[in-house]
Amino acid sequence: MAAENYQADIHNSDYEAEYRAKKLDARGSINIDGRKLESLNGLWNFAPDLYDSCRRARWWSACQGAEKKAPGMNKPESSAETRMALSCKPVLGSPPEDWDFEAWETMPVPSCWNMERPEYLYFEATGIYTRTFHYHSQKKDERAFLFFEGASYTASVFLNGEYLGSHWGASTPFCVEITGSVQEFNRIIVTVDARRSPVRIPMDNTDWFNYGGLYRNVCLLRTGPSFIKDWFIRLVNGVEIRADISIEGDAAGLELEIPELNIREKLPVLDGKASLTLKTSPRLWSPENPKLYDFTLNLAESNGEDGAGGRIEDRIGFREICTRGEEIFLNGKKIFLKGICVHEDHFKLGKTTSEDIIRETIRDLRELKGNYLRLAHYPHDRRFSRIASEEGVLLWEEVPVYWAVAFDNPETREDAENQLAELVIRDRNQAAVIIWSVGNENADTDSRLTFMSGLAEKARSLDDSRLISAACLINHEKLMIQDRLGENLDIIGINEYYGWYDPDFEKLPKILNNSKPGKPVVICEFGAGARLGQRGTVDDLFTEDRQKRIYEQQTETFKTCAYIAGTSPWILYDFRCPRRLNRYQEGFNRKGLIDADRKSRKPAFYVMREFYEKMQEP
Ligand code: GCB
Repeated sequence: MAAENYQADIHNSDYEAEYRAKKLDARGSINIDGRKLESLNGLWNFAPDLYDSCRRARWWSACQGAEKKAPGMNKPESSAETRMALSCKPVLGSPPEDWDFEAWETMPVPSCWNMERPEYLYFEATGIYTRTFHYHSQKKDERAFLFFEGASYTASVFLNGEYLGSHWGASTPFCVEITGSVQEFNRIIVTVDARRSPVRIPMDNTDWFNYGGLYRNVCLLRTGPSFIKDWFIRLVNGVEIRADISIEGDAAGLELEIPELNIREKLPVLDGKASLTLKTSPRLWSPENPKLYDFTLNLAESNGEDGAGGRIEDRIGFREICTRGEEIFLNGKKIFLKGICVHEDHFKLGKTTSEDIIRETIRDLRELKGNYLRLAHYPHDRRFSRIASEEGVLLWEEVPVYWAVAFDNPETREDAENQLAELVIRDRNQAAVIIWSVGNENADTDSRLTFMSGLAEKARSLDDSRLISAACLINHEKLMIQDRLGENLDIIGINEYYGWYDPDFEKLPKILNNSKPGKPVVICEFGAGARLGQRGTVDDLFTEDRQKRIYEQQTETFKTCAYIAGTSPWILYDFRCPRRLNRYQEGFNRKGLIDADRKSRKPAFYVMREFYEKMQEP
């Protein structure tokens, strides 16, 4: 094998074609909420693979599971034997191999490799992850899937010497069926390529740190031969609940139960789909009363015992969000979005997060007297929207169509559409999410307009119960909000940094006066950099004093503009960013109202709090 590889791989310039041909994408999405999952987190063996040798030289193909590797040895007696069978150790008489999985260092999954060793801080290439696991089927005709909640950026998955597929996109989940490949003793290999590229989403130049690795949960999901793949349950027309459920495999019927609403309905399944529209009047979900209802979905022929795809148990909130004129309404009541932006960036963990960190972020938002978060600039951890639904926090969620994306490239467009679909499918049952954003500050070209209006359409086709937005453009010569994309959106998002990037603050009131957007405008960014504790005058850059002054000017101006329906300043916490290299920044974007330590508040925090406090509903 190695000799063959030796000859083959060094002359193979397009070894990637094989991997590109098998994509793991939104078409294979399974909704994992409300099911029993088995974690594959833990310490995996890991090696940095700068030349992509695992894929180029097909190292993975030599690593078959125990039964294939050692015919006749169906069940290794001891764990040492199991390890031998899975370790692909060179055998006497065969050529040398360049890998040695068992001897490699270990890497926690989930984690960003950049945060695990100082020498990996700026590592942006491929990392090979591998581990073994046992699998015993629990039922006849069981099916099994591997589920990855996030791998940054391209992941290729291999099981027992077989290539299963690759996924593009750093922040959305993907899964792959392993029913035909899984054995009792298994070796899984995942290569994760974190290289930046101008044709990816996001592209190679961003204003945040490019963390790499298997940085979110990995798990195993078992189902029966047919199973509930996905569901979308929401309130429509204010008085009806609509449920659309998709089923994989054969199933005659399905039951939906929402006990508190006395709903117990049998739904026929036709071509893998079941739907229901029911008049009912649930108590509505809102930030003040984040009411969630328990519901279950049962496949008719399953015995409903173990939740393995035959039965789903979850919670759902019902609410209605819409716009009229230049205003936003939640459950028929006008609402002002009192928010702030947040990156998925932790000074110790990078993009890896936890329930505690998410809850802490929400506590900080509450201290700011806010009701809304913009999760910038890519899909955050799946738990965020679930916790926000439970806590009553409104969310803007976004795909990383950021700055100068390759709008002319069909593959880039496919990637963006897929990431959008994966996000929407993942989170469209979450009452907290009210806005899908299709991009941020992209230059006004025809190809951008086609690309992004296509994304807006796609979001609407997947979800008829939310608003679509994007961070749009200002015409800086005419001093007015002007963006052709606006026509395709429900809310016009505006990022403006008057007082900071443009020191002439007086332009902002002029812009707001000159514009007639005809739709609600959310100021989805404004702000100023300040290093914690840096003092000076209001004219000194990077001081807390200047940041505070700009927040005072901004908030005073917003009060005078009727069509501003919400604000989310940039940003709650300082975050790591390689573009920010002056003496105050030192590798961090310092526009946070709270330092990267997530504790120390800067004075502008309290300016924003006062603004939101005064806007509390009577
Ligand atoms: C922006 C971007 C955001 C940046 C911010 C800044 O307009 O949307 O990603 O980090 O400005 O700090 O310049």
